[in-house]
Amino acid sequence: MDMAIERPRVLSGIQPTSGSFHLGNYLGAVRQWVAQQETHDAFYMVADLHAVTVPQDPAEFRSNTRLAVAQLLAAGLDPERCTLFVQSHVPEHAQLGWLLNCLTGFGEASRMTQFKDKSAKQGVERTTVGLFTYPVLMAADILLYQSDQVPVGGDQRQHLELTRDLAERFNSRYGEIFTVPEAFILKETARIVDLQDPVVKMSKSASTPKGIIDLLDEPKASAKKIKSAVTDTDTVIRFDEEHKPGVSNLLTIYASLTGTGIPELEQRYEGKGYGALKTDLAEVVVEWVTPFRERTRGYLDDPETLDSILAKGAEKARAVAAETLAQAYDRMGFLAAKH
Ligand code: ATP
Ligand code: LTN
Repeated sequence: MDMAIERPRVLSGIQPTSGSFHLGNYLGAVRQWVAQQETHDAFYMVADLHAVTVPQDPAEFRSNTRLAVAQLLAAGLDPERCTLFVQSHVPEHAQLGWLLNCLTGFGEASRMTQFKDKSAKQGVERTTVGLFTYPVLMAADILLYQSDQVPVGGDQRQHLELTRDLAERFNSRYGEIFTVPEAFILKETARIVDLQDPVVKMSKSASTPKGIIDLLDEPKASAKKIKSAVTDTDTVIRFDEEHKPGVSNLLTIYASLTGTGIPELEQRYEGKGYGALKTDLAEVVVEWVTPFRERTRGYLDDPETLDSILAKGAEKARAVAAETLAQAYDRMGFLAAKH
């Protein structure tokens, strides 16, 4: 018997909303995806349907979707060990999304803080209904695969709660068909913060260029950003998220890229000042991003391999998704189509 069947299932997704992933995406989410290929039956997708909830340029969107796949491979996803696909290649996502929309309360969706933040920034006239139902589509992504766990950054916690509520609601109304999933959020890296404004998360859409480390940036530029990261007027290198968010963020990044414990780093830099920490961390980041960029370029240069990985991924994903969707239609009482 295939051992993979015994493994717990994971699913996660990342939007192709900008050209490059940032360090928060990698440390908060993608790195866990890579690790869980070895222990889980893993499904990972580029969430392109989610990306069109805000305006996009068609040519750029298409190329960013490819770029997202290339970066996931460069980060270490192995199509032999996980199912890697593009969300829109599996039409069942939109289909289950509709069914779940009809199970979600308007008030319930209105309480999603990410929607409230984003729509407040854009203004109500420019906010789409798609952005409003975005978390419901995310629930469909997760439930279609009967996922046990969902590796994400801390900002997705509320969306996972909604997913669990919808799964439980469906199961109690129509009979148990969905696994109720759990968020898998690593405490240490749940929230990498903006280098210039260390109280807000590093974000594709909200960070200023100096506040964000884009993995595909020129490594020298990333080194410069680390060196000019905002810290505080003190000089002590100590992990204290409340009083020293900037320094704590640098320690978190350092620790997770090198595997060194934070207490050990505190000891190593005792009495040395922020300059030394920043110089060394800049080097650590450069050493990590340089080969990452090369690997990404390598995958982009071979579009046929990329396409064939995605075709196989979509086929594998579809087999699972179609079965769940058929059950959901049946339980809800839709008349089956006869062929
Ligand atoms: P946006 O700013 O447009 O919302 P984003 O930068 O949050 O985009 P997503 O594609 O929404 O990027 O996120 C992909 C994954 O990265 C998610 O699991 C998310 O929780 C995680 N993530 C994003 N930013 C951070 C961060 N600063 N720290 C830790 N995890 C993060
Ligand atoms: N909303 C997520 C991206 C996403 C996702 C998913 C994550 C779409 N579908 C399913 C986990 C599971 C975000 O990171 N902004």
